[in-house]
Amino acid sequence: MKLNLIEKIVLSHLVGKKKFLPEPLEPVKIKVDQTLTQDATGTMAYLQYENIVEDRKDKKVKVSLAVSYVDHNTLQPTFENSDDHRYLQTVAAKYGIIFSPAGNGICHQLHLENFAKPKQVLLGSDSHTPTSSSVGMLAIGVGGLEVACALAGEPFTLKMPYVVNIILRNKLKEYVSAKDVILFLLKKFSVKGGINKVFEYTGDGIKTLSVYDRSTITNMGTELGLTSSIFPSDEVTKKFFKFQNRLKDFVYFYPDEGCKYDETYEIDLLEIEPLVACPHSPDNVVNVDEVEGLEVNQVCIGSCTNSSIKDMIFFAKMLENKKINPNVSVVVYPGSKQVILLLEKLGLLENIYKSGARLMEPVCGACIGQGQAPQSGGVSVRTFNRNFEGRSGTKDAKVYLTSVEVATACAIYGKFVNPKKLGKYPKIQIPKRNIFKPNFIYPPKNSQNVEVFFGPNIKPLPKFEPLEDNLILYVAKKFPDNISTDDILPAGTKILSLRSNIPAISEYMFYNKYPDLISNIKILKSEGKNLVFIAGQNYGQGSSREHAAIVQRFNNIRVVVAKSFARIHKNNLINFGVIPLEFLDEKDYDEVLEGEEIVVEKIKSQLKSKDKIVDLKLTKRSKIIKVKFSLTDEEVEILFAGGKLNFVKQRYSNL
Ligand code: MIC
Ligand code: SF4
Repeated sequence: MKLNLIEKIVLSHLVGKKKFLPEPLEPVKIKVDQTLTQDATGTMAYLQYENIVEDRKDKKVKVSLAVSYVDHNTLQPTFENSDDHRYLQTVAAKYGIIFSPAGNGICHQLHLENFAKPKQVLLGSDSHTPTSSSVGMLAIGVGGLEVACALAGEPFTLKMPYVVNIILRNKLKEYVSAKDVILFLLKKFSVKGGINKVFEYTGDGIKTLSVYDRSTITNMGTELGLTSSIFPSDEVTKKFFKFQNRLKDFVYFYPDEGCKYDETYEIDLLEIEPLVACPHSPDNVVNVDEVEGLEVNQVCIGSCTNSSIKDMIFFAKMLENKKINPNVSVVVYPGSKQVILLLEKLGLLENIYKSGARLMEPVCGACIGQGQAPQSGGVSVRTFNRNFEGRSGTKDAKVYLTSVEVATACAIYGKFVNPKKLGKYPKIQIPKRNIFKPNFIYPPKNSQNVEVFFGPNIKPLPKFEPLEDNLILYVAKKFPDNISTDDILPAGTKILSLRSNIPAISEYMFYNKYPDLISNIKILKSEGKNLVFIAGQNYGQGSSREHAAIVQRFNNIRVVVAKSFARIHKNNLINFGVIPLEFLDEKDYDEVLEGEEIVVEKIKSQLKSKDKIVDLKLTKRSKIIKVKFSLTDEEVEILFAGGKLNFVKQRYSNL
């Protein structure tokens, strides 16, 4: 049988005796080799892990490699983040997890540099986990509870994705980069074009893309809604592992010649131009010439998408003997300490400092609203991956996503210009070997003696009841298409520090987008009412933060009826007992009114029905709307149990 990369990895990781090639959308259980968490999702993931293993004798994690990174909440304006970091460090020591303290770098950059391995499966509680798939692994972003379960030894349920072959031909022109490739794909397929799919890249063009370029592409596959993206592990990959002094982790990994794909697209790299994603969506893409001349107030370079040594060398070289435009505030976040030290070794740090740009710590920083909120109504050009409204911290700011090349041109000229104007393209020579070892903290030998630290902001997990059979629901709100998890539960300094305190963070549901909503919902909740949200397409796109689902359940949202859901958020809703239903006829979206009552009778038997249809009774108008659900038998059981934590614990207690 001739297999593509995804089929090979899935087949080699299938749990159970029967080895078979699953059909697209078929749920399969696969073994997880590695996990990663970051601090903003990690606290919840490890609180859940501790809850799952509380009755076990052997509480050590059951995957071959688990890493806990701190990179998101790195400002400590008050005690909460420091408490979370200490909790994460002590939990890691106790259960056998490698800990990466704040300042080492951004989780995805660090994981790629130090741990990613071809042919393996990585599960990460961050949506950009597929960054590591650039070296031929299957890396998937999930909610924290999925990571907790994997750490406890549970296999991961993968809905077998459609495998789409993206054949890259030729070579990019100067000043056109990997970021433009992914922006090109976003323009072509949109933010929901990749749901239930994996993009597998092949073709002679991939040889011209370094692992850094490839990781920019796999990183931002997340914005397409993809389950993951993957490149083969080839000579280019080998060079990267050699550079990282990790040749022992390298193996070649190619798809079989003549293997099948569900869809195939051929892209000529030569035809791609420098592109820009305009406010407020990563797929709102235009050619840079279309925004030429637009004044720019801020430039931010970095994030897990564009903070590699290659990106940084380009930026620093272009600044040689140059100053940034005095009207632009320029900040740069290298991806890791390794990147900073290499820049220093190459004598390039000086260029950055002298230019007037600000060199920041290697963290997520501005990308997650930890500082650098743009000026009111300002234009901010960022090499990041998301530009949802308000994510920058300034509601009326206009955020444009670009390559480092375009962002550098903006920093120098103070307005959008085609980066070709920068003149001769610099020679980017990456040193042969990296000499730096990051400051990872490995668990001690007698880790059972470690005492886990709980600060006062770390609150116990909320308990959710099993599903009742008849639901009387009130329509609390109707939302448009593409509601992101940043809309549902914003990030930023104030709210992020409450990630281990569900009662407190629940007050911020839809805080930026619909500031009055929470007070209405609290009144309905105090009256003991159950609620339903109505949504358009792609509900919950964006981040993996399961908190966006937990706060809905905590605020009595029991059902969400949408035209469609984003993959990770749908899974998170199920994991916390919120039922995701989809309109059978999308026109019914217009039919349902805010504030009206919907009754769902005998929901349990309806969720077991073969036709996968549920009747929603609009009681005041004696009307029935039919909605569908796409849930596995196990997901239905999870919903019955009131969430995955209850489900898993019930199962263990029955063993
Ligand atoms: C993001 O980029 O939105 C985040 C912050 O990295 C999230 C995770 C989180 O909300 O903690 C993600 O992408 O999953
Ligand atoms: Fe961090 Fe931004 Fe990457 Fe999320 S997208 S992991 S906030 S750098």
